[in-house]
Order: sequence, then C-alpha cells, then structure tokens
Amino acid sequence: MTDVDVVVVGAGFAGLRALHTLRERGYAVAVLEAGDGIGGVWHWNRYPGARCDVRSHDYSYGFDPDLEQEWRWTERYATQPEILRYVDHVVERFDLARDVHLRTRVTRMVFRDAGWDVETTNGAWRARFVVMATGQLSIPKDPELPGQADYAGTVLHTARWPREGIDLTGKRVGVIGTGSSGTQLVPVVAEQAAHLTVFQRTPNFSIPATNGPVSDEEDAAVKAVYRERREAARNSPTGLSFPVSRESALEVDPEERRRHYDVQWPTTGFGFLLAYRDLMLDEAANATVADFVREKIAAKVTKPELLPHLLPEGYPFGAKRPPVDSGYFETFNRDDVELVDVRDTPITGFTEHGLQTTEREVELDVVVFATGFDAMTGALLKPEIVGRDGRTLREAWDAGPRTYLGLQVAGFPNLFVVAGPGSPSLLSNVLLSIEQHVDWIADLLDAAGARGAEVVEVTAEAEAGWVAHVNERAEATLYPQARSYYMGDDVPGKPRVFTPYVGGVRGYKRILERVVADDYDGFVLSGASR
Ligand code: NA7
Repeated sequence: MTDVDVVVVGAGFAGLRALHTLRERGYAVAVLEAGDGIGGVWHWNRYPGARCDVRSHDYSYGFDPDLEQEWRWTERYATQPEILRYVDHVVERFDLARDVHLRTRVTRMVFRDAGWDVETTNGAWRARFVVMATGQLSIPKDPELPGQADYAGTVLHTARWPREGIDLTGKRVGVIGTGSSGTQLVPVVAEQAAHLTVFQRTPNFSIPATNGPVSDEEDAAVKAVYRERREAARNSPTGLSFPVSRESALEVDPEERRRHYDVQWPTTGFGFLLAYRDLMLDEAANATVADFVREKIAAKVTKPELLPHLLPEGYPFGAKRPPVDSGYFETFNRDDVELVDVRDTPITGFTEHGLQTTEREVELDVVVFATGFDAMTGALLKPEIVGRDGRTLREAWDAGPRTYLGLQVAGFPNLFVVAGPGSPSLLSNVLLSIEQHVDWIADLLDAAGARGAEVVEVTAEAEAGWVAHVNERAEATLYPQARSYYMGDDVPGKPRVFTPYVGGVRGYKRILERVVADDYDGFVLSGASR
C-alpha cells in the first residue's frame, strides 16, 4: 500500500491541474489513470474530425501566464491531436508524468480512519483525501443492439477509437448518433468512405464552427490581453470570453434581432445560446432563435426530401447541447451519403453483413457508435465508493446525484469531485470550471490543515439546500423540456434529474466566495491531525 496525502483519480485536464496545484502546495499526490496514456477525454476520443467546441485560446490552462504566452494554437477550434500535443507540453513543462500511474483503474474506495483506502487494478493506495477528476463524459455508451457477435464487420465507438487509426477508404460505413461526436465525424468519414449511412434519432440544432487558422495577428491580439480575457471569462455566465447580451430577444425589433443573429451565428459557436439573455428562459424568445437556426440549416441542404428529417422540432434550441460543426448538413448533399431516420425505421439489430432496420438491411463494413456517454454520474459510480457507515455512493445517489456545490457528497468525507454534478461545468467552458474547482478544493485543504482538521465533509442540510437550489434554477429554464444527458436521459432507467447548475460560472463563483467568507458554511472541518 502506497501512502500519499491526495489520490487524484483521472489524468485528464482536471487531474493534471489538481496534481500540479496540490504538489506546488506541498501535498504528496498520486494520479491514478485507467488508460494507457495521459489526456483524459482527448486521449480516448481519437475519431477523425474530433475537435474542441470551445475556442482554443479559452480551452487551455489559465494558471500560468508564461504557459499561455508560449503556446501557439494553430486553429481556432483545436483538433484532438493538437490538444494532446498541448497536454504533453504541459506534462513535460511541469514535470507531471512522474506522479501519474497509468493502467491503474480504481475499483473500490473505502473511507476509514479519516482517510481512504483505494483499491485499483494495479496496486493499493492510502490517502487522506481523494479528488475525483474522472470527467463528465468518459464512460462510453453502447446502443446494445442484438446480434453484434454475429456481425462480420468492424464495430467502433468514437470514444474508444483505435490509437493506430483505421483506414476507411473504400469502406461502407454506418454512423449511429448525431450529437457532437457524430456531427464532427460524419463530414470527415464521408470524404474517405465509399458510402456512408447516418442513423439519426434526434435532429440537432448544430451551430457552424467557422473554424480556421489562427493568424499571427489574432494570436498576438489575444496574448496582449490574455490576463484580462481570462478574468472576463471567470466573470461571465459560461466561462467564454465574449460579451453577453443583456437584452431580451422579445424586446428588440424583429429586423434588428435578425441582424444580431446574422452577426452572432458565424462567430460565437456554442456561445450563440447567449445571443440574448432569455433564449433559455422564455419559450417565445427561444422560438425566434430556433426558427433562425432551422432556416440556416434548410439553406444548406439541397435535397428537400431530407428537411423533415434534418430540421429539429419539438424541443427548444439549446436544451440539448448543440454541436458546433464544420460542414455537417452539407454532407447530406452528397450522393454517397444517406440518412436513416431511426424514429421512422428503428434499428432492430446487427446482421452478419450490417444493420437491420424495421424496413431493410443496410450492408456495412464498419459500424461506428457515436452514441455518447453515461454522462456526469457514470465515471463516479463505476468504482464502488464506500463512505461513512458502509453506505455506497450508488446508494446515496439512488434517486439521482446529490452534492453540495458540486464538490462534495454528504457522508463521503475527504472526497472531492472536480466538474461534478451540481456544478456549472457541463454548461460552461469546462477548463475554466476545472481550474476554479481545483483552486477552491486546494484552498479548503489548506484551511483544514491550518486548523489541524483531519476530516472535511459537508452537512446533509447543506447538500439538501444545494440540491433544491440547483433544481429550482433548472426549473426556471427551458432545459428540462428536451430529452438530453443534462436530464439523465442518456441511459435508460437513470433517474430523470437535471444535473448541471444553471446559475452560471460567475454566479457560482460568488456563491463559493460567500461560502468561504461564512467560514466554509455547510462544511464541517473536524478532528485533530497534530
Ligand atoms: P451525445 O451528444 O450524447 O450524442 C449521442 C448521439 O447518439 C445522439 O444523437 C443520440 O440520439 C444518439 N444515440 C444514443 N443512443 C442511441 C441509440 N440507441 N440509437 C440511436 N441513436 C442513439 O454524445 P457525443 O459523443 O456526440 O457528444 C458528447 C459531448 O462531447 C458533447 O456534448 C460535447 O460536450 C462534446 P438522441 O439525441 O439521444 O436521440
């Protein structure tokens, strides 16, 4: 058994930041990583076309002014390989690899004697504190179609793409799923494959990335004000670095609104949700933007018979996370690309040669699941986590995830979550949220140490209050109106609870500051360590 102050689970952006920060503050840290490489989501999601949907200059660490000045992003929305190069650079620059244990999957953790016993597939650790940096979208979800064992072709998942890649030239490829991964993958696969069939369940309101190279001028302009840009992002609703409208979509003249959408559409990416302040709050406001997006999609598609299938209807724009795409809808104009709407003709299973729908057999050499993840709670519930009185996290979350501030769970002392359920991270620039959480947790550990406290936990009352607040804020929005992974609809049988905090990055920051000012209100710091 190896003894450390802190075990960090996961070597993605969150785990690496936790390692760096906690080590700088004098803690002995071990990062335990199930994969055979560093980078978390960017290690696993190697599918062609994979890229970030937040701008590169913002989707990067903000803790070191030299780091942000020296790194040069080549594209506005970085590809997976470029992000992994950045991760490697950070790992080398801050000498992080020596405390990362690869191929080490945590299987069980038990709270005992003011610390955690951590069992893994590769040894055991004893730690005073555990930081779960396991990601929000890290446990891939399989559509569980019958007959897969009989299928003679290749089956891949976007989030488990082979490291060595796969040559799709001349192949008949089927892609199931049209979320962010599917919409990024489809245009690239269409270029390579002999024929592509896209199996779509829910049409998406995808926003154009308007990607391109970062010019020297653009890079210099960001770097000249990088500190201010980061600070503005920390004080914004989503952690993105552009000004947010304070106007209502319904208070402006329709022509002016149209002009505003036209300007925002190609430039804001995911931030288009904030084109007006009430797009996610008011159905009539949302209808104005949903109509606009449908019109934009329709203008890209040259086969009118596809429009009833490709145009999203029946749920508010933004209530499912909108993909940010590069040429997705235009791909369907090709003669070698076909759309199967599985709402009309569901897939019933695999055959030896492909997929069977209720209508016909589609022969395929490769089937790609772009079917997403067991979101938010999947990775936290995968290991058995046993807290006070032998109660497991699975039992505590039987009716859906419960946290205080997204950071701790009552009954699980000295265990922290980065970018967890009940925090704004799933609706924000997650890198910024990660850094905010890590710094805050590190401050809390320091505060506990300064008081000689061995145990840091949250009260059941504080947790109940936060859960109520998270729900109350969510219910005031349009988010619950869609079937989405925000609501736990990603996995059949999962409790239908809204998981992220919609109060925004800035609002959440103020709450965290108030909790500290109120002597860590809701937390109990107890036990003498010296
Ligand atoms: P998402 O966004 O969860 O998308 C998954 C897609 O797969 C979505 O279109 C689903 O349709 C579809 N899906 C899931 N299960 C099935 C089955 N059984 N049959 C047919 N279609 C299915 O995951 P992504 O990987 O695309 O993106 C994840 C995040 O990565 C994204 O939000 C960004 O933050 C980056 P549905 O919409 O549920 O009807």
